Amino acid sequence: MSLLQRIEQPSDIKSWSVPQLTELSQEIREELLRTISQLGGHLASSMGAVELCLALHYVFDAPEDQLVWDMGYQAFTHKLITGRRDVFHTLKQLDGLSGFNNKDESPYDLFTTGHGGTVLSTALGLAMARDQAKASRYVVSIIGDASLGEGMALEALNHIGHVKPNMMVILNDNRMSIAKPIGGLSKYLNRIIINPAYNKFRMELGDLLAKLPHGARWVRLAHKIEESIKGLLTPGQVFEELGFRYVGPIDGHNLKELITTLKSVKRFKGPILLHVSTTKGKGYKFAEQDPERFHKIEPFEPSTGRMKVPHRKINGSKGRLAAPETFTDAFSDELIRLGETNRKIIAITAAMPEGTGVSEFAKRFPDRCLDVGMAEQHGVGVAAGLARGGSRPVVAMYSTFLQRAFDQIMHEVCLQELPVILAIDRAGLVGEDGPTHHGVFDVAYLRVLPKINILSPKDPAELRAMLHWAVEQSVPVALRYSRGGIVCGEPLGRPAKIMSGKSETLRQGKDLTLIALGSMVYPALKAAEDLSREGIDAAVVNARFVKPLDEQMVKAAAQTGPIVTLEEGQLAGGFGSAVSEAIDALNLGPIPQLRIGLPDAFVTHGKRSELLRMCRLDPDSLVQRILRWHQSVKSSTDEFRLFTEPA
Ligand SMILES: Cc1ncc(C[n+]2csc(CCOP(=O)(O)OP(=O)(O)O)c2C)c(N)n1
Repeated sequence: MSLLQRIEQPSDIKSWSVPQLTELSQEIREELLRTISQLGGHLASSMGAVELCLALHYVFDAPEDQLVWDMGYQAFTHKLITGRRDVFHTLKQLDGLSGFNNKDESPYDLFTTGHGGTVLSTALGLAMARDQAKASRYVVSIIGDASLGEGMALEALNHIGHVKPNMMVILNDNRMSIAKPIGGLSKYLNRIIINPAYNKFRMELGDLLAKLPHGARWVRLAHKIEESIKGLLTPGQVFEELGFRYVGPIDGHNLKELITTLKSVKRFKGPILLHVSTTKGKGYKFAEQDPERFHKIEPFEPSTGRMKVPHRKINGSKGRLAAPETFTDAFSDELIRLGETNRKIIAITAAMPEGTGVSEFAKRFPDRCLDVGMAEQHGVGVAAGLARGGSRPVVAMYSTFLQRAFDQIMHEVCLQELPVILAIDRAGLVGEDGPTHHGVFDVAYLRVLPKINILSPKDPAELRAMLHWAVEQSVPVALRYSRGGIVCGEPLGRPAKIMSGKSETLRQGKDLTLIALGSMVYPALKAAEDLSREGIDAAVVNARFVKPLDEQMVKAAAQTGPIVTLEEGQLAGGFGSAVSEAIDALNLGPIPQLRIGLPDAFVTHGKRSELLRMCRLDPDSLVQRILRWHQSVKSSTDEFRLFTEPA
């Protein structure tokens, strides 16, 4: 039986020797590689944090002691030794383990998380609650070097230094974000790693003094001397000035050093920042060589590191691989095209140049692409300044992370009426990353803001046209588009011209109108075809604009009869609500309206196609739902029933 097989709970490793733990690390790395090469997912960060996870569980007593990980995709070792080993092969699959921390999955996970930089605040809360309850458990939070630059993390550092509770912040510093990290903080951490001698001396001296007779007194004296010369010597001085006791950097792959240090700093009072140096991708040469590619990867061949299904490249290698164009591809390509003639265009990414498709733009126009780090709020703020100064900023972010910048969109952009373009990728269900990452709230949270235009393209070609349109506007514009490409049917080809606040009618029909937004347009067309076989003649409208909404179109649809709105987003406050409000404001009602979208619940993880089916947004389910509702509308005399789907 392997060592890993022998672990039912983390306390099982407490009696093991360092060589045994080293052997266990090897087994864990093999398991990570085996599973993630098959399923795809986050690899490099967890490979780099194996020893750190083991040492933490070895020294602390979870779940009584609270170990809280930022996000959690780097803590797969923690999953493996906290009772989830036998289901690890279900990682990120429907009904399987989540790819992040998940409070419903294990008592060892205190929060469900996927957004970076949140852990220091929640850990501070845990420490304060513990003190209020006069309990004595340890609170240990683990955060990456890039996530430490998130606004929320910096706010927490500031506050922790003020409150000064007993808590430990482990800085897992692998000198990588997804891509290369940016900023002064990252440079500062790098300098510390390069010059670790002083801290090592300091730890060793502390241990030595403690062993002398009256050791505690010597340690106190040394601490006083140290305080007086701190500015001259301490590499982690910034943290010390903020109120932390800084320890490190230590080697995050040396189990002996990790365990000894954790045991020793565990005794310290007040907030501790332990700086641990790790290597992203450790133990798998391809990931060590290219940690960005292996941060999150599609299924790959472990012996070669090559992806099983190669990615389509956009620029420079067009046509080589015939995968259908994704929205991100189209955005990336068109942004470059626009950038060639419009030198005012500046692309902004918050630590996600590859994912959002701006990396090609950055290569082409390095001085016109800003990576602001994991700092969405700041990114939108910078965009506002750029726009006020005469540039044309295009902020490319995932819908879910843009949520962090809601107030900046309201206050810095919309209130100022600035021509900032928000290129919102991964709007809709994202699939395997699950509820922390689904981009299903943006229509609802953006729609309430005055001055903004919100558009959603039906396909990548339309996104190109919308981007051209957006660049010509002098007001804020949000373009929201989903992961991947169209979900069914064949692309309709070159889109008709984009006109402000105008939809496009794709199919005429006399019985009812399907008004679809973005990713739901092709499924609506497919549903209309199937409905016609059932004797229902449905019109299909591609809404294009959520705001300003095409009121003429809503009027025309209301004259036809019942209306079905379709969106891949939260129903509450969403696109269907906008249409209902228009029907009301234009005094067109009562018009039977079925709103199809996502329910008032967090949708789990799984393949996007599986989730769409589960939420009954796939073409077959749409047909069944519309048919049943239409029949109930026709036979009903109860006005209320005109708006509800039969159970
Ligand atoms: C608020 C937010 N913005 C962006 C992301 C996307 N993202 C996930 S991991 C990551 C890099 C994190 O780097 P670091 O904290 O250093 O951890 P590492 O993976 O290197 O261990 C980014 C940008 C996110 N999860 N949350």
